[in-house]
Parts: sequence; structure tokens; C-alpha cells
Amino acid sequence: MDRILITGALGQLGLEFIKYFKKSDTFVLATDIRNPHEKLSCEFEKADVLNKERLDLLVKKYEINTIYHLVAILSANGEKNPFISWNVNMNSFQNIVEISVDNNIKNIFWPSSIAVFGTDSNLDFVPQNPSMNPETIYGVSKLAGEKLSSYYSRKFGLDIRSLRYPGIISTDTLPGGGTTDYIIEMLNAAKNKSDYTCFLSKETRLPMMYIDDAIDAAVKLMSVERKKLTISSSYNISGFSITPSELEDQIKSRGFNIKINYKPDFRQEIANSWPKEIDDSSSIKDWGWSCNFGLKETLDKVFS
Ligand code: AKB
Repeated sequence: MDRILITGALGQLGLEFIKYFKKSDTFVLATDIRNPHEKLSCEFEKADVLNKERLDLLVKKYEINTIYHLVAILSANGEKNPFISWNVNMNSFQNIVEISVDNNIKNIFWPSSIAVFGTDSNLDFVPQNPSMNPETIYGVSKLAGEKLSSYYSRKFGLDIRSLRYPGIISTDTLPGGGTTDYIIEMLNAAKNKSDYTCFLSKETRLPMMYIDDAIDAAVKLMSVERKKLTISSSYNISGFSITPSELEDQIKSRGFNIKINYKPDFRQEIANSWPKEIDDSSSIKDWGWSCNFGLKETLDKVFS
């Protein structure tokens, strides 16, 4: 039986993983540096992943055998303080690896991101393994994490599995400090009948994915036999791609009378260094990835 620790559990992905695992009655210990706003459907302990001793105690106390390590400072927030971002993203990862080695935990899920790519990665349709020179500290830390995952898996027999997530769309649980956040802000503005000022230009195409696909993909990847996996760093996955102006049209065609202004800020430069479309053929081939929510299905869910 899996006994799962989720770090950064009160973030966008964490809350959805908790909901998912509840359905199968899997034991989950959620940790975060904040307290939850409402009671969670699993165990919760307030803990900072940078505090290795405390996390180690919790892992022992709850007999954890699988870790979903979700703590990260995302792209836009990372640029405001690169040193803090590197510290949180890398040292938390390092602590998780050390704790896993010390407690004989093999199974780890750790999300990477489309932020690992850069302008020389063939951004129109980014392959699994192009040249990668990320332009944000978040992307640099995710790429370093990918390299460390491969290294630690070889060195210590860990089984760290990872996906390069695009922007993730959920309107109940919100992300914080990312570059793809505009899509959720615009959708929520439409639902709340308020105007919206978009921080990216109209024509900025970025890959996105509905939250249910993001969760299903991780759970599926974690359940596949190791020998089927040919990639030890992180897998490309893709949902659909969209620009802010295409999203505006979609929202209006569904009868929402929203006024949208465009005022690109520093996040535009980040978006310019990210993929427009993703080649996820390795995920399809190795572990049977398929996306259930295209643009239409995603918007149907959001506005249901
Ligand atoms: C961000 O915008 O920073 C994240 C990501 C794509 O990893 N949503």
C-alpha cells in the first residue's frame, strides 16, 4: 500500500492530488509551510521542506514510502528573488533525495516544467531532448533537478519520475507566481463578470493542460513498470496550446461580455522563451499518455 507524503500540498497541484488520492483511500500526509484554510481530507502537518530533520521525523512517524515533492517557487515569482528561488527549489529537492535514501524510499514524483526550454529549443514544436538553455531561475532549477534526478536514480537506485508540466488550468485551486497564470485569471474574470488586464500580449502562444489531465498523467506515470520508461530526466506532455486573444474569442463566443486589455509586463519575456507546442510522443509511446481535455473540454469544465 502506498503511504504518500505530499510537500507543498496546499498549492494548485497538491490540493488536487489530495482529492484524487482520497477517492482510493490512499494514505496521504500533506505538508506545507502554511496552514490549510479548511480541513483537509487527509493528515496534515505544518512543515518547511528546508527543515530536513523535521521532515525526516514525519517520514518515519507516518511510515511514508512514496513522495510527491511539489514545493517550488514558480517562474514569475522566481525572477523577483532568484537567490531565494534557487534555495527553495534546489535545497528542498536535495532534502527529499537525502531523506529518501536514508529511509529507503524509492518512489518519488517531482514535477518539472516547460520552463526548462529556451529560445534555442525549437519552440514552435519542442522535442523531448533539444538544446536547453532556460532563461529563468525557475527553469534553471528545474533543469538542474532533471539532471540530478537522472544522477541520483543511477547512483542510489531511486526511482524519480517527472513530467514537464505546461500551464495548468484549475479554477478552484489557484496557482501563484507563474507566467501561465493569465489563463486562470482571465477565466475567473469571465466567471466573475469583471474586466481583465492581461500581462501577456495577445499573440503569445503557450501550452496548457486541464488539471484532471495533469493529475491523471502523474498517477499513470507513477504506476508504469520502470523498464518501460526510456527517459530518466522528465517527460514532455501536452494538452493544447492557445493565445490570450484566442481565449478571449472563446470566452466571448460562450456569451461572456468581458472587456480585456493587454498590458505586457516582465512576464512577456519569460513567455517568449517558452514553447508554443510540445512534442509528447515519448510519453505516448513509453507509458501510454493521452490527453482527455482539449480546449473545448477544458472550457466546458471551467464554465460548467
Ligand atoms: C509557470 O508559469 O511558472 C508554471 C509553469 C509553466 O511551470 N505554471
